[in-house]
Amino acid sequence: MRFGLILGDQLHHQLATLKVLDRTQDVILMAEVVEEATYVAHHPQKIALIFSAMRHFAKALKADGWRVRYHAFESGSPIRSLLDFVQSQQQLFPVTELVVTHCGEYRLQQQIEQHWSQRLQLPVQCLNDDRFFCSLEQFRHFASRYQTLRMEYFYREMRKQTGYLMLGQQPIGQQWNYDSANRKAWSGSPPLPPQLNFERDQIDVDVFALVEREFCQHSGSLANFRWATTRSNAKRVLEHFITHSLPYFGDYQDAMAQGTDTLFHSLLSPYLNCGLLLPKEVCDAAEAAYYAGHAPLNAVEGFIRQILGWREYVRGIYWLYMPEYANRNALQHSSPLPQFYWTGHTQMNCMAECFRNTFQNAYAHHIQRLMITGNFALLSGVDPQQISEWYLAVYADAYEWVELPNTLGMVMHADGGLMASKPYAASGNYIHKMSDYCKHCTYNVKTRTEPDSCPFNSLYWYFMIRHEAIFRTHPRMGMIYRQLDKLKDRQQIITHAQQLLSRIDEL
Ligand code: FAD
Ligand code: DLZ
Ligand code: SF4
Repeated sequence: MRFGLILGDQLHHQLATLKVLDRTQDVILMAEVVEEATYVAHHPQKIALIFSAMRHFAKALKADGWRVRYHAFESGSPIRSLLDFVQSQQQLFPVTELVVTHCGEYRLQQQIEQHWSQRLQLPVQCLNDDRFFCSLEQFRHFASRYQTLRMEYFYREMRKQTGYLMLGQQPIGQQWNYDSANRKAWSGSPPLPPQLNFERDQIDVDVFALVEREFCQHSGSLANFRWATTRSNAKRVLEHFITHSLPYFGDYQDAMAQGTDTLFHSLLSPYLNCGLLLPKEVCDAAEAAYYAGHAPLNAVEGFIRQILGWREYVRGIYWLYMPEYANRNALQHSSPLPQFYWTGHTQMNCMAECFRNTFQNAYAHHIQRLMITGNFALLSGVDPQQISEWYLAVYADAYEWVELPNTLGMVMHADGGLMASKPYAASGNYIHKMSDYCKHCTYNVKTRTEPDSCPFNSLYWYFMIRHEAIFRTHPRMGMIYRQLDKLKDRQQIITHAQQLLSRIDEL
């Protein structure tokens, strides 16, 4: 008989492991363990979501006739890692092989590949994770054919491969990408989608109590937990999104607004990442909404691009370049992460709003992550590894394979432009244009070097000055440097920015 170990981010009935095992003979292992729950200080909602989804999934497997051995979290337990659990079960069953599906994270995959077989004295079979559209081997092949690994080239190939929004070999609408149509600010209309709430069962209640007890020292609150913890409820989130938000997803994809936490975003990433939903069913549902005339092309193309394009692309980049990718720091930034990233206390209203969303909901939408908290970390020269650890901890959807390329590549330009040809650096002006945050802020977004000037402004120009040697000759940044050359207050900007950086925790 064989063991099949199913991880907390592999909770789907069509998982490769379940396809090769035999429910009449083999045994499924699942474990809540301290090593996985504490390798970063995960938001309590992330732990609660994963533990509850794992318990519900184990119950569903048992109902389907599988034998499941499940280890529920216990603080004093000698079982501290997944390996400990497999070893403990080996004493109970005449096992001849361990089957796992390829892990999401390099850390665990390495442990399994390099040590487990020897430690367990057992063959370990590792299967491809076929929940993704693009296998790791296919991505390697894609990478070998291009000099620059831009998402757009990859995305077009994936559109052709899957046929999403295609007429033969051509994109519907004659355009591959409608990003330029997707930049409206939102000022109260159309109305926001209604909120979807779920009834909680005993599994949820038990897990909430456990997480309150064991992980209360982690930043973030459990009080506002609204995530689905079963596949059937995750499917309801998908339907709710398609009905209420998808039609507006494109127009307001980059918008931000005071007090509104999700706008027309889908909130589907935690389910896609832990396995409750498959990327294919999500893209199929969005495409069907387009063909039914329910949502416009710019919305559906924009949404499918995030999943078929960005999500698959960052996974490919991660596995292509790990482990050295994690240490990249092309701009040689080394400042510590400001304390307010963990406390949420800052007078910069845009940052405070993103932290509020983050700690209350274990969520922030893409533009909040990229252009507010990420942009600030970039402009203030934070050590990429410190900000990366933060992103990995605070969101319900955070797993290193998707978090790391977004942080190091998109936000911090730490990979030297492998993913993003130029840094996503922006001054307060961009935030003012895309949101109403500045109206509610004590800082003045219109000035650069006054005592109450928006910190993003001087930090933006100081970033450009500090990295002039790298970016002045960049073909897409010439205009920025022409503007910089015209500024009369260059020296005051430098002095002001340096002062801000010297008392960054007070901003
Ligand atoms: P929507 O806006 O509704 O998008 C739909 C789906 O597209 C998402 O559910 C997600 O699966 C996918 N998607 C969108 N953008 C990206 C992207 N850039 N990379 C990969 N997939 C994408 N996403 C994660 O899933 N986990 C992370 O740990 C994570 N860390 C991030 C860190 C930083 C610094 C940044 C800038 C982005 C990060 N993202 C991460 C990507 C993105 O911000 C989230 O996927 C998105 O905000 C999730 O909310 P949503 O489901 O409402 O997304
Ligand atoms: C994120 C997470 C957490 C918090 N806890 C567990 C756990 O107790 N048991 C488990 O199997 N998985 C957990 N996970 C998800 C894993 O960290 C994830 O499977 C690995 O990082 C590989 O992607
Ligand atoms: Fe953010 Fe500056 Fe606007 Fe304040 S003024 S909300 S700090 S961009």
